[in-house]
Amino acid sequence: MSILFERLQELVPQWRAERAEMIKKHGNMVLSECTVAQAYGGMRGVKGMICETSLVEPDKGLIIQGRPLLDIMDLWPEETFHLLLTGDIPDEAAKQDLMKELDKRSHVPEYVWDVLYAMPDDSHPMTMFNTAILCMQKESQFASNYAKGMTKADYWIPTFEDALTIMARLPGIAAGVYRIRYDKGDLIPWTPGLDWGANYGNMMGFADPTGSFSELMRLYLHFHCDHEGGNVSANTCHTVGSALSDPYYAVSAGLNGLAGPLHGLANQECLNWILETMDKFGGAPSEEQIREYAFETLRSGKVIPGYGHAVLRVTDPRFTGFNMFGKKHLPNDPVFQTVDRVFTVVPKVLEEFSAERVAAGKNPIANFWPNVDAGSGALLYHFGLKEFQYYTVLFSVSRAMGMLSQLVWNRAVGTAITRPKSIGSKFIREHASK
Ligand code: HAX
Repeated sequence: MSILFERLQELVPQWRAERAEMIKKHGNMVLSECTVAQAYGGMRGVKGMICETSLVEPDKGLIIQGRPLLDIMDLWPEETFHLLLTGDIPDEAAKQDLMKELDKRSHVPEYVWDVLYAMPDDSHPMTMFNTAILCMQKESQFASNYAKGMTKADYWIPTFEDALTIMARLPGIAAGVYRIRYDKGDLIPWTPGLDWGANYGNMMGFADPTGSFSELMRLYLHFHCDHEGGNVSANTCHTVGSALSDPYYAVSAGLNGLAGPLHGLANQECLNWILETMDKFGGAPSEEQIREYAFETLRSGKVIPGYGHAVLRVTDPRFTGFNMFGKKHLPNDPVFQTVDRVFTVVPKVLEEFSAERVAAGKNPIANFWPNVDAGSGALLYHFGLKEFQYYTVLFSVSRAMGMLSQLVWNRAVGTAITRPKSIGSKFIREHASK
């Protein structure tokens, strides 16, 4: 029995008691209303679900279990996972114990490789990654225990088992996708004793003589871990999981949402946009040139990837953290310098463009500041990870930690099947006329 499992055994009864008390005492409190504009507008801002792992404050960004991200920048992903699940940063013994548990479960079954090698050569890496997760569904402990008739109180236990197995295998699968999709040669096995982030980089085949690539991998995997419950991937995973579909189904579904260009795929689009700008001006562009290209992009009806956010109204602290890493490790890299310069120019451009939109009777742009995706690609690019179609897979490996933690919590407290009420426009017309 792992230290993390024992800790969860202590916590689950507390979570259940808190939930029961909350519903008993405050069950009738109104959390939110929903306007017609919100119903048409992706339910933005409607408070209608519970997520304990993290919170995104518009003026602060990601807060993991009560801790602002930039206060815990140095956590390793294993510590992040522990924190997401329990609210505690593990001590050294618990961290080592979790690392051993991941070691034990890290073997990727052969049939996964058969499936991946059989896929078309031009498959998107996200399709390969999600297919790999889905094809392991037959191994779900949750599904097999459910079929045997386990009691509801135990649902969280095999969910946690599945979570650990999925977590342990994801770096190997993701690295395998990289090597297969980009013809990098044979697969590289997991190194026992090496941490989750460094193992991932190593299995991709990156030599790391200084240790800075491993440092970047840990930072990247830590930063992308979770972003509360309502974003497309978390919300999709939550909804699919609420039907008691097991974690393989639920995480794969969530990651299909992450593959959308307005969500996780934005990170491939971002670097693309930066490189396009450099291409157009033959090197790192000046501020004036960036301004020109930004307006050109906006006026051709496209978004500037990496800027704006559904919730945030300030610079994303994850962008700030990546920028700090860049300034420390690659200050003279022209791609990084361009990202940094774009940061000084684009918010102002978006502000001006937003005013033009408003004058033309359109919505304002709610947030002019960079999000997580604006700068991370430049760092990966510097270390030779140049296949930017692949970047969302890295994001996915990390985001799976949040999705899995949320699933464990939901199964532990017995969250109900998701079923918001939809209405047609007829309903609005009829009620408006009253
Ligand atoms: N460039 C141009 N226009 C933008 C914009 C940007 N970066 N950000 C927002 N807008 C536009 C929207 O497209 C919208 O236009 P329409 O009304 O014509 O549809 C208008 O401004 C109002 O949008 P909003 O209220 O400011 O933002 P939303 O909550 O609707 O959308 C998005 C949030 C992140 C999808 C949006 O800002 C965007 O498309 N950004 C660029 C893509 C991007 O960086 N995505 C990654 C987000 C982070 C993430 O989830 N990573 O996984």
